[in-house]
Amino acid sequence: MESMRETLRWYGPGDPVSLDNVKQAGATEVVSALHHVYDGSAWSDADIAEQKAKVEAAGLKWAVVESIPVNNEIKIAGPGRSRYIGWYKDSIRALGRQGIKTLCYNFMPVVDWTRTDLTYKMPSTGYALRFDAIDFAAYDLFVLQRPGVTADYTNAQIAEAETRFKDIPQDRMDAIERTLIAGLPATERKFDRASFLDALRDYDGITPDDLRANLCSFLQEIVPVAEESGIQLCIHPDDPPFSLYGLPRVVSTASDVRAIFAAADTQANGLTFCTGSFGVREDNDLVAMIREFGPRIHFVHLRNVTREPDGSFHEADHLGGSTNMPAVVIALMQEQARRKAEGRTDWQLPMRPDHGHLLADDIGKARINPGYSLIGRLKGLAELRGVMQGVTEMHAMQS
Ligand code: DNO
Repeated sequence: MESMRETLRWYGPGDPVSLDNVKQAGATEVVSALHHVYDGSAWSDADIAEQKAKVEAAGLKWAVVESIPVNNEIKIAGPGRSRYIGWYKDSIRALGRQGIKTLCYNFMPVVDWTRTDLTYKMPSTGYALRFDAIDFAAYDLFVLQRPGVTADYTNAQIAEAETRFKDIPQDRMDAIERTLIAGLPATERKFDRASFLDALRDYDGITPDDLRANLCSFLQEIVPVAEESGIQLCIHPDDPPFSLYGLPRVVSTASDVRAIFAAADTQANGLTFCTGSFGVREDNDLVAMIREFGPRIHFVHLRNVTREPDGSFHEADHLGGSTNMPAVVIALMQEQARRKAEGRTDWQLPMRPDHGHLLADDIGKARINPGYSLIGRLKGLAELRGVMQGVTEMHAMQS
């Protein structure tokens, strides 16, 4: 049983974490994107080649693209749909020509990943990212006040959010709003309150089934292009894996993944297995999902969350939290062994330690991408590497 391929996310030339830092963490490959092209226009061969050359000059490989943003017109099947799908296909073809074979993307309406607190103090004195369900409801109900908001909460939740709202200082609520709508790293759209309400209105009348249908027809268009280009697509689950702001979300559970796989039943239509996203729901059995979806998992995000009783969660140590991480890692390594025995050339999975705590000398730095400071991810990767090597050794001893 062999280790997975160790990667780290790199936000391109503007990332305060350098490619040398990536190597110091022990990763051999990076996950990256052209972060300056987020408006749905096509990625050019020249831009991809330029970024790839930078990665290779540092002695690393660009293993996975995360992400090419899917334009909102595609999600709502708006008038611009076919133009944006055309550009998406052009980008896929360009990646194929440049030899980057794995493409992670998501299909979350309006907001990408969402937290309410970027500096939640842990007992270790480091800081974690947290989603506080009550703070979120307080913002949604009493600050944003979007139309129809009360229908999405129980009376008990509304009462609790109201109490919270009365107690919360204004500057804290302002910070929550910025965190929620002004965008986390790799989020392509940033809003103020008015433009955010406008963006939500795009989804009036769009049910989860409608959104799923829009995703499936997008897949029916792009999967054949991915196949021709030798690209493996891998959709990233919703983070968190439930509805926010009354918006539909369709990549949260095992049955969601089944529907996506069925829409184009082929290897190129795959999954990014993100333990941090799926792991927020207790009804997602991660090991069972790896067994079921394993052959079409093309990319792995390893991150742990501690689920809290009221629906809140925070990001735990990679080996702490509510998910049994060693069990997940073993299941993934078993899947690799299964593929290898089958003769698959793509048997070895690229994994990255997803997010990390803000620790040590990273605390107080002026430029930090929340979740993507170096030291916390370096620690996560080191711990996960230890698990993988221990499993390899144990397996060798037993056989
Ligand atoms: C958060 C990330 C997400 C992810 C995109 C994939 O850290 O996991 O931003 O990259 O949703 O499209």
